[in-house]
Amino acid sequence: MSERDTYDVVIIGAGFSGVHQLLKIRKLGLTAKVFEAGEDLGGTWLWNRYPGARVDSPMPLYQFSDPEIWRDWTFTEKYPGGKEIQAYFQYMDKKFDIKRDVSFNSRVVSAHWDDSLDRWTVTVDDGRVFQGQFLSLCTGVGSKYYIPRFKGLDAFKGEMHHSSRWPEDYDFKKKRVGVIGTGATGVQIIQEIAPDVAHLTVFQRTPNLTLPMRQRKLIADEEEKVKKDLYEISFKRRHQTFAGLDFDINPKLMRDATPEERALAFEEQWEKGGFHFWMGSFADLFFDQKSNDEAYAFWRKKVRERVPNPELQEKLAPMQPPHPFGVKRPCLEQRYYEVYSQPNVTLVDISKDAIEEITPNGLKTSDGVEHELDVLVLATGFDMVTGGITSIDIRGQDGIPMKERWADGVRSYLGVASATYPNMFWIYGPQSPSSFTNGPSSIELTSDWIIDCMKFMKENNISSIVPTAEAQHAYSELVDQLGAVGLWSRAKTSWYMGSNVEGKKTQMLQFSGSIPAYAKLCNDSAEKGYDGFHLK
Ligand code: N01
Repeated sequence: MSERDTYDVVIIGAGFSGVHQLLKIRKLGLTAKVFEAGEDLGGTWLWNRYPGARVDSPMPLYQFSDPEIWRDWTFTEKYPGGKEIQAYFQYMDKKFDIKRDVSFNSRVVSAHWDDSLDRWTVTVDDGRVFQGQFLSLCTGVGSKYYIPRFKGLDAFKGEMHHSSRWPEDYDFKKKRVGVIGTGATGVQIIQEIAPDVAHLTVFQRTPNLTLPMRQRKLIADEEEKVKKDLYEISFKRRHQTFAGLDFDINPKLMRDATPEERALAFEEQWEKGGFHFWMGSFADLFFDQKSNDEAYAFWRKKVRERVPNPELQEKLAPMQPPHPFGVKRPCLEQRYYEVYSQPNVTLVDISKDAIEEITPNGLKTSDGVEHELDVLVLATGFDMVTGGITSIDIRGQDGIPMKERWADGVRSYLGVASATYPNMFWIYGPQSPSSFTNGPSSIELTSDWIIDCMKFMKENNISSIVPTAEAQHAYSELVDQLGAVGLWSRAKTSWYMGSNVEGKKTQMLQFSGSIPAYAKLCNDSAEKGYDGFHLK
């Protein structure tokens, strides 16, 4: 039987967003096909198989809220590892036969809109062509990896891998490993492999202002009780808080608190672990430099207590903050600082002794030292938030590719659609709350909104929907204004602002006004018959 080539919805990506879209579209009675570049389900969790990959939102929040799914699945850790998330996707596949609607190893290279047919034509890298009334971009925030243009990169004779293309179950033992990058990925890899490798050399440009994870095992019996009593409440709560977690930003300002109140609040939030210290301490940490400095001083003291060597203290938790606390995404660590006291670990501060070149045998820094390596890990990040979309040749009504359209900055309406690109939506992408929030919270919110919109269109015989230029302009201005309120732009390099990638426009890439505020904007538009969109 030949493959069907026309669907109501073409979905790109089979991670959390793509799977949610597919399951909901099936329920709506529409046809859908998912195209996934990887060989299996999982999205970011399929690609990021580096040692130590782990979720940084606590359970039960980092999963789908559908009781049909959580009833029969229990995670074993508060912050599960990547392998357990992969198993979760396999469990969902067993339950819903997801894979029957997914074409794996299929990278979509182009999607072109035909205004006369109200259809997208989608081409896959093997030459197959499909059509869909709707295009659903579920490409995630980190699907396009970024490797800076280091001199001599091709000269290296050892093994070299970007963190998101790591060979599965690779044996690091007895190897001399170098890691460039100390973002969330670098931190997870470093703390995981340090005990096992012959030597680990970490090349750090900016210290990561990490937070303690406070991991714990989940006991199955206890979890069953939590499921009965709390799961539904927790999932509802996700839509009421700034970040889609089960606690909110403390609205209290640090400047209004007594020194004792501050000290107690900091200690209390620090002990809770996770993102509590970041979001639960005081709201003005995000916009008042003086308050932020105080939070940094607390953080620095906590880290230095774990690092006996004064030189290392200054590299990992310098007296002078490298940037305001929390304006780059903090990551959750487990034993990160203890690693640096191991005799087999060297920390090289490349903000002082810059990487000069990659050599056949390792990496040379500007002080003339050649660090000899068998393996080089590039934990150098991603063309975050926009890269997954701009790497596809997407053309709308005027034939202009998305990449060109956004070269001077992202513009969207409601962080879900773009003027001149009809019937195209994205989830967890530019100008949505995305990475300011717990992934599944944002994903379900946006995905459900899109499903409701498709339903509305079907019921009202509407064949296309596209944002108006005016609505897009007003919404994008709002995103910029909200972004300007915080201290976000004060980090030299930050993927929140696009400044981590050479040549990329610097702008706040996400909606920083909270999940409830974002949901209200989306729902208000829908309630007014999709105000801000042109319907045909
Ligand atoms: O990437 P990053 P990531 N020379 O961009 C360094 C999510 N995530 O993959 O800080 C030298 O944060 C760069 O240095 P600097 C999470 O949202 C989640 O780590 O720019 N160094 C930095 O240290 C996270 O925030 C989990 O000075 C260079 C590093 O490379 C996001 O993904 C786990 C350089 C890049 O850090 C991205 O994290 C992992 C250069 N030219 C990731 N260029 C979870 O826990 C870059 N660097 C769910």
